[in-house]
Amino acid sequence: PVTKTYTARAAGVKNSVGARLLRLMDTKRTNLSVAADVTTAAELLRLAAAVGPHIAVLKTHADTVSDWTDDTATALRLLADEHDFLLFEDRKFADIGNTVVAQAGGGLHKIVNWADIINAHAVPGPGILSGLRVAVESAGRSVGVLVLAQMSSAGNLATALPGYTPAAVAMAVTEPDLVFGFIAMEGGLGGEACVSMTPGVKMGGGGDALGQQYATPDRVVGTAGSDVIIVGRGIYKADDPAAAAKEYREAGWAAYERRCRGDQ
Ligand code: UP6
Repeated sequence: PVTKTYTARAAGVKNSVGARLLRLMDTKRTNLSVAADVTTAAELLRLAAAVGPHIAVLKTHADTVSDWTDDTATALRLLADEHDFLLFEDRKFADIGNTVVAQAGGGLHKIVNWADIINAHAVPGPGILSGLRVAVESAGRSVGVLVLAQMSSAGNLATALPGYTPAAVAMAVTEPDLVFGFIAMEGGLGGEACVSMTPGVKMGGGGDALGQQYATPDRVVGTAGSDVIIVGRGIYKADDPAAAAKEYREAGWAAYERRCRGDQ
């Protein structure tokens, strides 16, 4: 795996959000992203405030929040600025360029007006990145894109089809000022200037009844060399989400420090 520190890699990252994320992780000493998969705005804001001190990124599914309004986005932004974490709206865009312009910029959620990070499937081809670029530029904010190069779910085609991941990586690295990395199960994809963020993380591993497959923080950051662990149910379903976030943060960070020492 990559043994350079996040900060040492940041200088080579052209997208400003990607560079900021790498530096923020070393400064705050956390490579944890919480998947805040709760279903009301009040729960979302309560969770964000509780885990805020421990995370680098809060990952949202705005379209699963039953009472989302512009005020929800404003309140999330305030918490992100207060606790110094980034907002990642995990909308997984997967359509033609013209459609994603409207999905990312408009609708109920106006994602590029508040999210720092958004993501896209590679299936539609490079037009999806051109569309997201249009949406980001018209919002006039810094936003970074992650391409889904792999998934955590059993039988997913990104993992099953041998050419899929390399093709997704090749598409992503042609637009380094927009795309700074991947949703992936491993690190190193696209080289040191790319960030890998990995979902499907839970202490003890295992899975769920609907195809999710879990790996431990140690395995994800250490063995597989990914950069950011994304943890949902392992944290928000815990009796004390703040305490659980602290535990995952410490496990993810210890694995990163061992990796930097070449100790894997
Ligand atoms: N997610 C995955 N696997 C992927 C991509 N995204 O699980 O390949 C997202 C899910 C969820 C989170 O949409 O928000 O990561 C995982 O949540 P969990 O820890 O509760 O399983």
